[in-house]
Amino acid sequence: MTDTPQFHCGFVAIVGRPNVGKSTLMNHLIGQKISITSKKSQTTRHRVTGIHTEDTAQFVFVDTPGFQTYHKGALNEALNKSVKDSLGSVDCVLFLLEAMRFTSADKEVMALLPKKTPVILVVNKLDKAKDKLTLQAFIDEVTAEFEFAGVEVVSAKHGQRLAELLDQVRPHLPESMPLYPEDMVTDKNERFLAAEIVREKLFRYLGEELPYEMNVEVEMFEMDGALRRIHIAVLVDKEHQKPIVIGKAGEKLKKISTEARLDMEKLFDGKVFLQVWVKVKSGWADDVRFLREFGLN
Ligand code: GDP
Ligand code: MG
Ligand code: K
Repeated sequence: MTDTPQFHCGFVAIVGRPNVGKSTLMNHLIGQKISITSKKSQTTRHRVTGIHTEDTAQFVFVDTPGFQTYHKGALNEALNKSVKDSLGSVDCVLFLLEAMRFTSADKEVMALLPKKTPVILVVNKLDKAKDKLTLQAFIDEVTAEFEFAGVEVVSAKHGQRLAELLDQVRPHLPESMPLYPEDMVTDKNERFLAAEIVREKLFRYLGEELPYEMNVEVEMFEMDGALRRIHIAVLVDKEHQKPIVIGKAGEKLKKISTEARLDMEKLFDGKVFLQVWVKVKSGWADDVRFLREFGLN
C-alpha cells in the first residue's frame, strides 16, 4: 500500500464588525484581491469565497456580508438566525477585532458566535498596538468574555503573522478531498469581480460624494483572443449626479477606470480593454412596479 498523506479541507468564516479588516485579510490569505476593501463600511455586499490550497490542505474562506449590512441596533432576529446558521455550518470561525478597540458593534457580533464551532480570536491591525503589555491587557479583556479556540495577532494590511494564523486554523479542517481545483482562488466569476473592482474605485475616489443610489452594471464582457473587452456602466439616479462621478474634465472617471483596469489585468493575468461610463437610470420600470405594489394601477 502506498502511504499518501491525508488531505484536509474545510470552510472558514471570517466575521467581525465593518472595517476590522475582513476583506483585507481574505485577500492576503489567498494572495489575490477578490474582496473589495475601503474605509467605508458596507463595501462587501456579496458573500465572497476565497480559496487557499497547500500540499495537503485547502482552506475555503467565506466573507460574511450579514455582519456588514446591519445598521447599529437594527440587527433583527431573522438576520441573526441566518448568520448563526451559517456560522454553525463552517469548520472554523475567525472573529476579527481591531487591536485596542472593542466596541459595542464588536460585542454585537460576538454575541452571535457559535458555541460548538471553534472560534479563533484574530486581533488585526497589529501596527496600531502601542506595546506588548497593553496588547496583552486588551486580549485578556476580550478572552474573558468568550471561550476561544485560539488567539492570533496579525496585520492583514501588512501581511504579518498570516502563516501563524493558518497554523492555528489547519488542525480544525476535517479530513476531506479538496473541494476546488488547486489553482482556483475564488468561486466568483470574472464578470462579478470586474464589477466589484469598479465599485471599489468608486468608493475610494468619491468618498463622501458617493451618490447613495448608485449601481454598477457589466454591459459587456467578451474575450477577444487573449484580450478581455469589458464595458461597465455606473448607474446613478439623477442627471445632476453624473458630474460627481465624471469629475472636472472627466478626470475622476478616468482615474477610476485606469486603476480598475490595472487591478483587473493583475487579477485576470491578461490585457483588459475597459470602458466605464455613467448613465442615469431610467426610473420608469421601478415607478411602475412601485405603483403596482401599492395597488395603484
Ligand atoms: P472589512 O469591512 O472588515 O472588510 O474591512 P476592510 O478589509 O475593508 O478594511 C477596512 C480598513 O482597514 C481599510 O482601510 C484597510 O486598509 C484597513 N486595514 C486592514 N488591515 C489593516 C492593518 O493590519 N493595519 C491597518 N493600519 N489598517 C488595516
Ligand atoms: Mg469587507
Ligand atoms: K470596509
